[in-house]
Amino acid sequence: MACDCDYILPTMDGWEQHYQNCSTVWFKEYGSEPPKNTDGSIRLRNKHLSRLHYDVLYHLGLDTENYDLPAMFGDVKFVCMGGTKYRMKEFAKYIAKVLKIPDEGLVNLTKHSHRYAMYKVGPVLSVNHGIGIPSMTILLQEVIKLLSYAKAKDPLIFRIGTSGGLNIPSGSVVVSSWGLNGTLKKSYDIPVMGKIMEIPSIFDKRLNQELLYLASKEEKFSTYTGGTMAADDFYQGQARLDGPFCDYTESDKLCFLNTLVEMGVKNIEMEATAFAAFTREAGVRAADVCVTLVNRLEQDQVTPSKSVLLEWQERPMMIIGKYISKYCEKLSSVH
Ligand code: R2B
Ligand code: URA
Repeated sequence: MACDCDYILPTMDGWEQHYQNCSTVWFKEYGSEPPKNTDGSIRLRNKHLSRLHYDVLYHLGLDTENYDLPAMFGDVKFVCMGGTKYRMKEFAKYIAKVLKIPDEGLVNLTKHSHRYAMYKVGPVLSVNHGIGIPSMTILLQEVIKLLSYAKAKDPLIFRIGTSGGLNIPSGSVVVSSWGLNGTLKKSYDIPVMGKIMEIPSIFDKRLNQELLYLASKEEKFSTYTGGTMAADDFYQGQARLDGPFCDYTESDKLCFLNTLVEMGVKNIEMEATAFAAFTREAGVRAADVCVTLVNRLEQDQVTPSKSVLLEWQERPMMIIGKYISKYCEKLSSVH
C-alpha cells in the first residue's frame, strides 16, 4: 500500500506524516483500502445505490438524471459548511475576494429545495446546514453523494461555526481534535432500526496541525485545539441556567463544565460528533473550526453586540481562507 496523501502544506517538524484517509493509514486501521477511487474521488460504500435508476438529492434540489453533476461540481476541492444561510453567502463572497474570482453571479444552487443555500466559487462550495446534528447530517450526506457523483478529487470538508468556549477568552477560535457527545463519549451515537450505532468522532490530526499553523500567524485572536462537545440542545443540553426549564443548581453546572475542561474540551456546539464521524466514514478529510461567543464558565447568555458577533464569525473564515489560498497557490505554481 503506497502513500496517496494529497498534501496541501509540506510536512513540518512534529506533524503527522499522513492524512487519516491515506491508504497506508487506512489499511493499518481498518485492514482495507479507503473508500476512494484511484482518481481520488469518493467511492460510496452503500451497495444498494447501484440499484437506483437515478439518485435524487432531495434536500439539495438536485439529482443525477436532470443535472450534469460532474460538469457542475467536478472541480470542487473544498466544501465549507456553516449554520446560517447569511454566513455562508458571506463566506462565498469572502473566498471570491481571496481567490480573485468575480462574485456577481452568486446563485443559490439548492434554491428548488427551499431548505439550504449553496454557493459555488471556483473550487469552493459554501453551504449552510442549519442548527443541530439532524439538519447537518442530512446536508452532509447529500453533499458526500454529490461530491462522489461529480467525481470531485480528494475533496476536503470544513465546518466554520460558532460555539460556547470553556475557560478561553470569547472571540477565540477552536480547531476540534475530537467530538464528545452528551454522555461524554467520543462518538456519534445514532439509533438505527432500534439499536444504537456508535461511530467514533475523531478529526484528522494532520489537517488540524496545518490549520493551527496558519491560525498561529493571526495576531487579532488566539486559536486553540482540543475536544468539542456536540450537544443536542442549546440550553439544558449545554448545562445552561437560562432556558425555560432547569432542574439543576449553578454548582451542578460548574461541576459539569469543569469536568469537560479536565477532559480537554475547549468548546460546546451542536454538530462536531456527527460531522467528524460521517466525514471519516466517507474517507474525507474534515475540520471543525469554531469561534467562541461566550466563556461558559462565566456566563450563559450571548451578549456581544451584533457587530462584534459578525466580526468574530469572520475568524474561522480567515483561517480557512488562508488554507484554501495555500492550495490554490500550490496549484498555480504547478501549472
Ligand atoms: C452553534 O451555534 C448553533 C446554536 O446557536 C449551533 O448550530 C451550533 O453548533
Ligand atoms: N452555539 C452553541 O451551540 N453554544 C453556544 O454557547 C454558542 C453558540
